[in-house]
Amino acid sequence: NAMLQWQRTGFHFQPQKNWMNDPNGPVYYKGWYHLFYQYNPDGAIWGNKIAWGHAVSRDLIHWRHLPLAMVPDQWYDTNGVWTGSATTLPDGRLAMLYTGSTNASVQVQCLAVPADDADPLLTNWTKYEGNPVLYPPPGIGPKDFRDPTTAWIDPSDGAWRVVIGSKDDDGHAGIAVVYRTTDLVHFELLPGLLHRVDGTGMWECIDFYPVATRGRASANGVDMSDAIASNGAVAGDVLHVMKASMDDDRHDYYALGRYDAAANAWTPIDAGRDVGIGLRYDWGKFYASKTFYDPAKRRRVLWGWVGETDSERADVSKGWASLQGIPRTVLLDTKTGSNLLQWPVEEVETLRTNSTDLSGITIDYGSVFPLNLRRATQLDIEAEFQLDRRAVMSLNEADVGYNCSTSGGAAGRGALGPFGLLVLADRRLRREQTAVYFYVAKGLDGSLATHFCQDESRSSSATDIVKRVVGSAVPVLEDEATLSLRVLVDHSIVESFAQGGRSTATSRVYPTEAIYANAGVFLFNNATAARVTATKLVVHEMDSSYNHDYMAPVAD
Ligand code: DQQ
Repeated sequence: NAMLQWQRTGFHFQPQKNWMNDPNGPVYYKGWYHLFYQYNPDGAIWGNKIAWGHAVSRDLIHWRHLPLAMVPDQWYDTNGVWTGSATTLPDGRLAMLYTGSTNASVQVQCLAVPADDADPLLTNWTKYEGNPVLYPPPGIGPKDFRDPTTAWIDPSDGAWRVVIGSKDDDGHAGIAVVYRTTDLVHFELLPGLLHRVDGTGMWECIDFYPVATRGRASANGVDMSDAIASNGAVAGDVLHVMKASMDDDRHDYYALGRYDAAANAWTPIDAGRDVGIGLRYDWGKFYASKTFYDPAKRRRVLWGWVGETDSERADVSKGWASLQGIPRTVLLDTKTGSNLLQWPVEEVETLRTNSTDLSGITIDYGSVFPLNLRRATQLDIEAEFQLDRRAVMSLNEADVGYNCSTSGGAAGRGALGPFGLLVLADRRLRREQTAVYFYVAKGLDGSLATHFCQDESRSSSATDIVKRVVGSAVPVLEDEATLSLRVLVDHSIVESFAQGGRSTATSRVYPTEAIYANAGVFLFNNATAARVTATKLVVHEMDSSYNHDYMAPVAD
């Protein structure tokens, strides 16, 4: 079916066929980036025979598919080789800790190492003969104990620490437990909990890492082991990010906090925005994410699983399901101090080909402006918007209670929004369109609140699709004169970054008319009271990253 084929992406990571979910064990080794991932070799839906797919890249963009790294072939992982993380040992060798689902569906932790450390492609993996190395401890359910983090060395005793997610039925709390180990084989549960939040349910795929708060260091990533001093104190200028994937609502939540290694405790800097009740990495479809520290470029890189929002039937008929989001660098937003900044890795920009500069267009309220582009199915769009200042000033009050997800989306008009871009819009009638936009609210005290939203509700005329309006408020500082958007469009995915990456939204979309040459981009301004100027608008066509130089057959 040609239309289903059209949905495959040009520069997002996806296997050649079948089901994929969580990114696993991302790591940089001997000049190669490695991505492992949850993969079902038997079909396009999740199943109980999940294996580890594997691909390698020089630049995080062009990938070469390798044979499966691990398959469920032992009693302790026969129901699935589940999610895990890579740890780089002090001598440069690698170890993988992952969750096995046993023949009795108990969740245990297992160790695997490269069969040949000298092979930069890490093609073959050896499971430790003494597996499993860790069983669920007393008080933790046999099916609530999974997804070990990357281990780090605590210099106070030179031993490793690993975090594992779970839940406590008392209070329906998500919890993070920490183990100490000297050899990744024998594990000792540390007393207490690293963290716990009532009401949030099972925490999957915990991630735990430092971000620098000040100075030049804050432009780089921080390796976990470098953030703790030998006396066990956490180095001064860092905060620690704790992220958990909430099995209850299938979103990735994070919070910024302070880690007290000696006390085995992490505390959020803002209790009102604790893990699971505050910030999300992404307001759209994005789950089970994981970061790694990239020593080659001294950055922390985030991978996230972007599933399908069409029906299982459609996935079966197209023969594949899921993408990985474009890898994102993660930094603390030192201007606000209260959120992360996520940004597509710079290597994405090497795919930019034809660039069209349309900066300076002003659109009146209630109008739509078509962009004259040759092709609009694979794009990288950079935009900055400015609302007519006098119109904003002359308003008393507007839309104080605005909320993206309960609003009327891109069609719901207010005084100062919505305005932004329509992508994957059919050129003639705009029956299909995905809207990426801002909506500004104004309080009686003159304060402005900016919302960043993505409206999927008209993204496809197909009916077997979950379509929502997603988004959140995004911080805009007094000295920031424009509202910025970066939008990656790639056939069936729209991945958007607002205000330098303070907020992000990823949508899967399945246009039926806005495809091939009929796909277009429009500027729109549905505000009723203010003109908007796109002070910057540059649209780059994107090459496909999957080309013959890089493709090798999948052996599965
Ligand atoms: N996916 C894995 C689990 C993890 C879940 C199984 C998150 O290890 O908790 O495929 O999507």
